[in-house]
Amino acid sequence: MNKKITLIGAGQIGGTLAHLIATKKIGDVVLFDVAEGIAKGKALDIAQSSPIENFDINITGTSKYSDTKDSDVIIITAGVPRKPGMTRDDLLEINLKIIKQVANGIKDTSPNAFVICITNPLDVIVMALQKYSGLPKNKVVGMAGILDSSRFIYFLSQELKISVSKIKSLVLGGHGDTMVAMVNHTFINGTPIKELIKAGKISEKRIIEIINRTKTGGAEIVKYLEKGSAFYAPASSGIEMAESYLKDQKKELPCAAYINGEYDVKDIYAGVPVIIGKNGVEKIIELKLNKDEKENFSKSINAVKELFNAAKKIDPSL
Ligand code: TXD
Repeated sequence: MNKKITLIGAGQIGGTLAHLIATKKIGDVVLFDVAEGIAKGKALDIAQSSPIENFDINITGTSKYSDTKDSDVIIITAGVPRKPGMTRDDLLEINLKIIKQVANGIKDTSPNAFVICITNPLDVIVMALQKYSGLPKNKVVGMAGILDSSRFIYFLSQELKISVSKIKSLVLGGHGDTMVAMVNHTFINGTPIKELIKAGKISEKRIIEIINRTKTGGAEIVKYLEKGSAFYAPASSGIEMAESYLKDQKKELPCAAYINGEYDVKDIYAGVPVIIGKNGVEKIIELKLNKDEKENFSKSINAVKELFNAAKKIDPSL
């Protein structure tokens, strides 16, 4: 019996998620959207590629939550994306309303699902989703750190002219300008990047430029596209999380998870390294942070807290 994966939002990321799930044969797909035609049209289009891509998964489109009942995984992209010049935070009011609707739609129909939220502003929206839905905190998680880490690793690979597979690194904290690229936890072929700086292979200045490009990685794509934002890498990032859950891979992944004590942080969602397995977020990994990293991480947590306070002003029920 195939796993059931519901995608709430059949837009740019939702459609790409559906296509990846189908071609990777991960499970059956229910594409849900208030714009039912988009959901049905994309589902039918992907289904028609099955003889070519050789998959037999069932993929349907709907605007009824009853069709999403008993999902194993739910990936949420419902919401509006940025336009050029907008920050992720500018999406707060409109996407808060949408995520409340989504929470009400899924909480009774799929109480046991692993829920991955992608909608921006990510850290606050995933926290609101968990509060509105009342679903277990270890089964509600946000996708951002995998994308930010992937951007950082890609830019380093281009600079050093080496395969992305040879670079290990991660980006933590809020999914915004205060995100923290963990330079001291960056290894090139197993060698700390600090050794490459000493050997003159890359300068501190270039690393700072790459960190800044990672922070604005989303805005750079929004500027090119003019209408809409990044969707291929965000979709791949969401699939990484869904597969680690469905296949109990227990991968260590940077995700927006509920933190309550780790890193001296309490009662907030933000990007930390977590183990994702069959029980959802199974563990938060506490990295050793130096003074600068601690300072930057707490700045990022404070930025998330500030935005959550703004969310509570919009909806005092949070
Ligand atoms: O790293 C990350 N987390 C970010 C997230 C990376 C890139 C994009 N990020 C955010 O994802 C972006 O800022 C948006 O908030 C979401 C979705 O981006 P996408 O590019 O997929 O947006 P689209 O193409 O506009 O798709 C959104 C769909 C669209 O088809 C709407 O009809 C639908 O959401 N929608 C709804 N579906 C269900 N229920 C409701 N209420 C609803 N409202 C809109």
